Amino acid sequence: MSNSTERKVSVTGPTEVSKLLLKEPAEYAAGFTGIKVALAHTFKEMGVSKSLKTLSHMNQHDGFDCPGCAWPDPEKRSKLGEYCENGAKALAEEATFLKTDEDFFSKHSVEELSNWSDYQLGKSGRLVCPLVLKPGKVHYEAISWEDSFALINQHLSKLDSPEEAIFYTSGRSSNEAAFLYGLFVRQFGTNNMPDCSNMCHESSGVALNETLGIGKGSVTLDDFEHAEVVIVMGQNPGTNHPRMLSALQKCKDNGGKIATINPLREAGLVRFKNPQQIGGLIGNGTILTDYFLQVKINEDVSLLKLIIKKLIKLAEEEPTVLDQNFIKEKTEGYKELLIDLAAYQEDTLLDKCGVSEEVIDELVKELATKKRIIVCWAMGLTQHKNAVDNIKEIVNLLLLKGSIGKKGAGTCPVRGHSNVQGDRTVGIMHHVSQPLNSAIEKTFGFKPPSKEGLDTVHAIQAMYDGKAKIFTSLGGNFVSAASDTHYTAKALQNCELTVSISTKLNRTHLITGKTALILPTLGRSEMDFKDGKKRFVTVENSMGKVHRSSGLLPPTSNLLKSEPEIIAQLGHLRFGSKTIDWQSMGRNYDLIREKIAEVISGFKNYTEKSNNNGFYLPNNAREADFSKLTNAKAKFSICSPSKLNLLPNEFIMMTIRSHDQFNTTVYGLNDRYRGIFNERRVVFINEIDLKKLGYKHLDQVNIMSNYDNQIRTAKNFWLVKYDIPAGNLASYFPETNVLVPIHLFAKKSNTPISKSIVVKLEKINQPI
Ligand SMILES: Nc1nc2c(c(=O)[nH]1)N[C@H]1C(S)=C(S)[C@@H](COP(=O)(O)OP(=O)(O)OC[C@H]3O[C@@H](n4cnc5c(=O)[nH]c(N)nc54)[C@H](O)[C@@H]3O)O[C@H]1N2
Ligand SMILES: Nc1nc2c(c(=O)[nH]1)N[C@H]1C(S)=C(S)[C@@H](COP(=O)(O)OP(=O)(O)OC[C@H]3O[C@@H](n4cnc5c(=O)[nH]c(N)nc54)[C@H](O)[C@@H]3O)O[C@H]1N2
Ligand code: SF4
Ligand SMILES: [Mo]
Repeated sequence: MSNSTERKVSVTGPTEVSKLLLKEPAEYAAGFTGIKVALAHTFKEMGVSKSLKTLSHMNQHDGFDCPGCAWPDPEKRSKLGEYCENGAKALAEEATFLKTDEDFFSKHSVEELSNWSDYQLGKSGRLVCPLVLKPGKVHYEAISWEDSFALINQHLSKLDSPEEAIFYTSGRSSNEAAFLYGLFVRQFGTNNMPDCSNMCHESSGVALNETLGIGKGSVTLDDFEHAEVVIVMGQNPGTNHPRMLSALQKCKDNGGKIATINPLREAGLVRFKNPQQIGGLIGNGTILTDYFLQVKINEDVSLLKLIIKKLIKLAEEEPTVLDQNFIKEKTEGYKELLIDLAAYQEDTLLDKCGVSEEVIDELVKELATKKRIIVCWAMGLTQHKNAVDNIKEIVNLLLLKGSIGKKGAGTCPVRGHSNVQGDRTVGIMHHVSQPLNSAIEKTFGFKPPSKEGLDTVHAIQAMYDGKAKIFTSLGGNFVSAASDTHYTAKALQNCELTVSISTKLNRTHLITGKTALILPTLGRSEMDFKDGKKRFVTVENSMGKVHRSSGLLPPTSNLLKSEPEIIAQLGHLRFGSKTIDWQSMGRNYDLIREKIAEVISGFKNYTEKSNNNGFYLPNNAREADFSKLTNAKAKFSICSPSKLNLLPNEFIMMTIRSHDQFNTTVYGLNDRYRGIFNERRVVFINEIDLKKLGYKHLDQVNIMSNYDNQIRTAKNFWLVKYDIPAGNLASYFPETNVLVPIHLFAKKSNTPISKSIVVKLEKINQPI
């Protein structure tokens, strides 16, 4: 048995439930309450003056990029503030006064800390010094940077092959850090670079690459003002991309319509009170959703097929319903699409998707006469077995309408982490890109590995099977974010060394390999000084615009290093600075940007352009240029609806975010918009299902999944009667990740099926 498994750590933290307080779900998003809550969070964590000063720099041209989501900022910034409630919470979490220092770790063992909730762990404060957890020990101890790097280097040298190391990235790293990390990993000799995209928008990347020749969305923020219809599918922007509501409001102000496709009536999409407008605060706000299609979980393909069939039928009478020219000139596969659609009966599709035909017909009528359509989506579409097909069916609809590559129209996969898109652009990926490899070879003079690396689920399996022995993460909280929590924990515990470059303590620091290192780093809001000069980094937003970010707060501790510097110093120690000048790049980020510009297209005059408010990267779909694709045509696709066969009393459950969390970081215990207060262990259920089961609102249950005869259980949840389709349930992640089997993921993208877990409920007879 390894030393680490002898540590008696709790993989999930406490599972008891507390008292649950309920209110009616909210009718609108933002407004005064949003401002009040935002300031309450920052004032509590950072104090009043530091809060106000820092918030006024967030998302400003000369300030720092919000550490929250990837939604873009408008070209013209408001002096009243360019942030939302959840951006303020993300800042408060990062810029807190609290610190987890050496004393903290000598007082609290990893065994004890693992029994703290994620909320308590997050509230313990910023990491301030490098820490090591030695084999057999249960307390982290301070270690110097020099010894930390030497320890990593020693472990890397002991491996039989570079394939035995895994290098994970979360989406908060800058372009500069991500580029250096990718370079280090390739020079080390592997493509084992799983990243949070694998659990997030990988399905979008795969679908969009195959159909449109670019794995990113095609719209810019400006397009929302010109769109006639925006369809928001599988996304909860009121919580996860709050400033997207302003873009939707602009669309409405210009006469556009919004359709929402979601199993839940999310408050943010119902009505919006814009906190950046006086009228938004005192009036009733803007009603955003014109057409609400309450689809059953994972039935989006059925619904889209039905919409498309109805449009095609209308086009038989009135050909302008579809863009016949665009179809002919720019696409291929139209005939096959028609044949495929003919095989589906409208009644069956209607029944499967569960949406009222009246609303579908209203939307079809709207779409029939419109030419500028945007479809936005997020995790509600990407985390299913047939996720890639969900997105390809969206592309089918847009291609039929010619709604790609023109103003006010296109694809909008709304990205999660603030720089997840940039990390990918600059080379974080397990796939092999031949052009990238050749460019790296030309610029740096070494041959990057040509064998495909491991993505998230396969990296976990490799560690579980003892085939990978070192796990390094640039940000993130792997054990809680990944599927099959207990399996993933075992995988990490099998490692000889686990290393986390982090800002804050999280569960992955507690569920470790035999030896573990925590390397503390600067956050976005902090100043990055070197040689008397202030440095800046760059990020790419969800719409492909690259811009600078530079913090203003003094670093939490003078022992913190920036991410690029950490990677560069490790690179220098391991490889020396002859082939790649690690040392200089770690000091001067302009040099990193010069190299990015040499290796990746679209970054010419990088530093200069990022200083001038940023620049858009090339995007062929935006130009309706499909020359990269075979026959230079965009592709229609044949997509499969879900095939989930349920046994009696089984449900399909989606795992979603509350309003008070950022992924595995729990800001608070409330989900205000859904009326949930003081507890996260809840399952939303339809009234009909409650009756069918003979259970009551506020009963307590365990949730169980049964895949391949292995029962996985998430204990102790409050049942909450909610407006959700019958047969569907919803609960929060990461608590329910224990239910997702490691081997169940989307076809082609390998994204865990966190939005369609088949589960049963079991009533707890003696509530605790
Ligand atoms: N405040 C905050 N902001 C965040 C994050 C956060 O945790 N907190 N996370 C960031 C990250 S990394 C990401 S990826 C994004 C996530 O942003 P979202 O994708 O909005 O996040 P989820 O909570 O997973 O919400 C999924 C939505 O899809 C719906 N849904 C679920 N299943 C289906 C389905 O089968 N069909 C349809 N049509 N809808 C479905 C759910 O009801 C829910 O409204 O947000 C980013 N921004
Ligand atoms: N069941 C279920 N599982 C899911 C999802 C779901 O919807 N349902 N969503 C998936 C999605 S979309 C995603 S993106 C993943 C998220 O997976 P991750 O990206 O791995 O997780 P996060 O919770 O975002 O990571 C938070 C940690 O990042 C560190 N951190 C924060 N800021 C910085 C920084 O500036 N630099 C560095 N180095 N570290 C920093 C902090 O230590 C913090 O604890 O989870 C996935 N897991
Ligand atoms: S919308 Fe996203 S990026 Fe913008 S302020 Fe809010 S959390 Fe930050
Ligand atoms: Mo994400």
